[in-house]
Amino acid sequence: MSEVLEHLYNSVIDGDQEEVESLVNELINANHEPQQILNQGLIAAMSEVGNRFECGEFYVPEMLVAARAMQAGMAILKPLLVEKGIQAAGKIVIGTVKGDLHDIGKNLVAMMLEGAGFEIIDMGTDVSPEKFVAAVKQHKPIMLGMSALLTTTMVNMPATIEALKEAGIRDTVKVILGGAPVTESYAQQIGADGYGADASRAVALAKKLNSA
Ligand code: B1M
Repeated sequence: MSEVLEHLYNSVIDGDQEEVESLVNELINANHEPQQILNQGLIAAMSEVGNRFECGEFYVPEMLVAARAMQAGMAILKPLLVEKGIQAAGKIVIGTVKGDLHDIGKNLVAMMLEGAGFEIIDMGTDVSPEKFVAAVKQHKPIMLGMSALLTTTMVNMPATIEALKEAGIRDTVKVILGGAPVTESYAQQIGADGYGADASRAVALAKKLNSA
């Protein structure tokens, strides 16, 4: 790996947004392939951030600043990747369920998934089953991710799965869940395809489901 690329990798891990922007521009100007900058600089760094989070070396704030730095680099790279016709790992529609306005965890999960190479369609908060269904029809994602932080709103997860079934599109998309009150057994009980306890595990789950 070139010295500048390695510097970029470390700057993402350090969450140094300005440095990431400047290094991505430097690499582009030096004719580095956008995909190489993405894979070896941004995605590899976010994967290391996930590892550090899992072993307790990083906490949510470190993960958030790293994800923001990664997104700043992605913003510069995206037009070049599109120009070259480089495909994302797959599209994921994500949102916080109806009645629920908590979005910090969902945003972090979305950023980490983007860092893993997925294209994210972020529906925001308070997303009704009907809106999720419409988004799946429109964007044809490989996965639908739902987040809920309230015991009173998590019931909108099974409601969304039912709405997908009623619309005849449940089998077209993997459904993954997360959020503090949600558990693995709840996910199984309501017929989801998986549950991520945190952002790093959500990424591992999405990668696993995508390669299955
Ligand atoms: Co609210 N709130 N809140 N709140 N809030 C909780 C969730 C609560 C546990 C606090 C408490 O009472 N101890 C409680 C819920 C109780 C319950 O239902 N059992 C609660 C309540 C009651 C409420 C209100 C009803 C309060 C009121 O108005 N009376 C109200 C509801 C508003 C609404 O949504 N309709 C409310 C409002 C708010 C604020 C607006 C003030 C604010 C939200 C700001 C925002 O999100 N923009 C807020 C906050 C900040 C919290 C706490 C303090 C923190 C949540 C958070 O951001 N955590 C929370 C208490 C707590 O958790 N200590 C609380 C950090 C975040 C990184 O973690 O979201 O768990 P988390 O996400 C993790 C994982 O869960 C997982 O990965 C993330 C990263 O590791 N994950 C996924 C999340 N989504 C995933 C999706 C996946 C996979 C993994 O796949 C798709």
